[in-house]
Amino acid sequence: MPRKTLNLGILAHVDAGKTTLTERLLYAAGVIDTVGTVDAGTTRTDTLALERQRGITIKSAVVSFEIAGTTVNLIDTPGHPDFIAEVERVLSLLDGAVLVISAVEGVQPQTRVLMRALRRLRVPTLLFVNKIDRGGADPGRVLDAIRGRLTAAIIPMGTADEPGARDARFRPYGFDDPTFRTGLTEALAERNDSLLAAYVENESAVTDGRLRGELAAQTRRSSVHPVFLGSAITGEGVAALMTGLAELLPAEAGDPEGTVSGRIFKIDRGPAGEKIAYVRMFAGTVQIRQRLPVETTTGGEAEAKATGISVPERGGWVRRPHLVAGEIGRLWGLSGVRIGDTIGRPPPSGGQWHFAPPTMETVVAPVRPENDGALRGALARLAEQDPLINVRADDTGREISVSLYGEVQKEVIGATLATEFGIDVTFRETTIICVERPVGRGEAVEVLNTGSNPFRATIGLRVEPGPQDSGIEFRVGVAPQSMPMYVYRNADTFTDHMAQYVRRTLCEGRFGWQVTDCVVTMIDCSYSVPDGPPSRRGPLSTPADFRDLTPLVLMRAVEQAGTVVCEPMLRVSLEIPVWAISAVLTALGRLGAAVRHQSLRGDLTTIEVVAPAARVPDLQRRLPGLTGGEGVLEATLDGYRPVRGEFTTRPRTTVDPRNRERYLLSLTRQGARE
Ligand SMILES: Nc1nc2c(ncn2[C@@H]2O[C@H](COP(=O)(O)OP(=O)(O)OP(=O)(O)O)[C@@H](O)[C@H]2O)c(=O)[nH]1
Ligand SMILES: [Mg+2]
Repeated sequence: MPRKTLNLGILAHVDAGKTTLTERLLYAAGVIDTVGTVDAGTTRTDTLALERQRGITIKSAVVSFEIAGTTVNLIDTPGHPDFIAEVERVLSLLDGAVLVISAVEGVQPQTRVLMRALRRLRVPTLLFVNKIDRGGADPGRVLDAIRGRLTAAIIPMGTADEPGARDARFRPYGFDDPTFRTGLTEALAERNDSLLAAYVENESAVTDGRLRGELAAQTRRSSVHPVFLGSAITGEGVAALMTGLAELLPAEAGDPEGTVSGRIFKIDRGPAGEKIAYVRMFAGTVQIRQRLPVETTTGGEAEAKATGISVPERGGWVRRPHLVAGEIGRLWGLSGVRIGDTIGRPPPSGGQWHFAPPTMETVVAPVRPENDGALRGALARLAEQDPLINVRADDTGREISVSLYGEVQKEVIGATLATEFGIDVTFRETTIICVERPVGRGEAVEVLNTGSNPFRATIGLRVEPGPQDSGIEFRVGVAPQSMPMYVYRNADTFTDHMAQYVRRTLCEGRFGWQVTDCVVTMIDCSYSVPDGPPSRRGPLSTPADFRDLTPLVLMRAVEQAGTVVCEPMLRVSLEIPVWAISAVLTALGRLGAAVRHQSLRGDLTTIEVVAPAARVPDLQRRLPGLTGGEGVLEATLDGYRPVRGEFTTRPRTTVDPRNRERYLLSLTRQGARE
């Protein structure tokens, strides 16, 4: 009988206490017999030197423990918004989550970003209101803020006695507490008609068992979110949370006999530089040295063989000859794999983005020019672990830039290059990453066997604006008979490949920025065959014909549609002393920031504004001066808005297909190299 597994994410705004809580859970489960602390740099999950120095989590880490016959693989994630990519990569593999909220700071910007993603994905989530022992803890206010700003679908599971004092206690509500019982029954009955009917008919006939079962069922459907309170430092409330994990979150034994299906979510390097791929198995069993079909994020297929397997066990990792459905494991020997690749059949969820992409970039250069080659190698290694840094060289090949979420990430990249690779680097000032949106409709066609078309394919594409934040949607508006099925197996594979060619082309629009929020429709398609009618006669078309023709056609359509360059806008939350309001509002006005929300708590004011991302660093620099060092600023992406005034054109990394001659020449060169 396979064991049950619960892959559990611990998520929160920075500093809410995730790593400390992880340590406490390991202790409560008997995995460790001393509790490490973040401040002393002794926790089990913050193991990187940089994490210990800075006291923040930078990378997600997996540790495991057992409760009630279930293996819990706990993933401690970073809360700093600069490292959101680490959360992104684990989100689609979670069976459940604990969202930690500080009882002092309450609901913070990142708390909302995370909760929104968890709810969208319907990840069963418990809330843990932490730090009830700290001065200023106010659980009542935090519960109100959760209802008002996160979700009203919460079930407080208890209350805090003497919040704000070192010996603050969590007092769980009992099912015999009439207020709790009525509140719980009503909340659950709202979402279950048969419970509602039973409740209306005879309240006392609804048993404890039924209520417990229904609470677990609705939590597992992500319809309600039980809230626990406590302190990760003192350990208060942790036992109750632990029981909640076992009773309320889904733990299942997957199907070890099914078709193999897993996803790579993290890449690491071992002590000898060997590649280690972290995989979450959704179905089937992977055996050591068994041939595994791997499908890459770019649509390629390959076979790989795991030469070693290990699984998390009691705070460490142990070697094993196999990995089964539901489990997380480390695989050695898959040298070609990348984050996001799938093993076997693609898992039901994943692939799509949950959070906003990086909005900043910077040019990085070695201090000593002779390190240029080594720097490129080192950045390739970093990109293997974090593809979102999107290392790019401009089309002259001289300048290398990386995408960033913020300045802390920039410092961490600099420090990692120095300590792990021995390369000192300088960064140019961080600039923003814009996007391009089409403003109208554009169409272009290249017809097979006509003079100007150098490829054995007909492709017609239409580009039109799509809804905001919809990304790129690709549709096929042609009949299956016109698709080259003999090379692409079936219509779906052809569509997937075409969508990839389209996405790759749209990485660089008319002004060098990513084209987004558009719908691209294939309006014409044909291929050549040796025994076809004269208009289609010729050597069989190959995938390369479709791949290389797409950019030529698509960029013409984009040119015709026209695009507008849009800049990232941040939703900035400022917490400032009341006396500084007028100076801060004046400064905000000068930055072109629009005030969305303002509230007062004691002698602190919270102001929420939306401002161009390019101007926010300036505000950040000025804030200490304006607020006597007491102001706090936090920012999350709000969206993109057309740049008012001048915009910059980004240097391309590939040859512009609008320059037909150069584009065709570059393909010939590439062909010669291959
Ligand atoms: N008083 C008190 N302090 C706490 C509690 N939990 C954590 N802390 C402190 O809060 C700080 C941040 O704790 P961490 O556990 O690193 O928080 P985190 O959420 O893992 O932070 P990141 O991973 O960097 O986002 C540390 O100084 C902890 O000692 C708590 O329950 N009570
Ligand atoms: Mg942490």
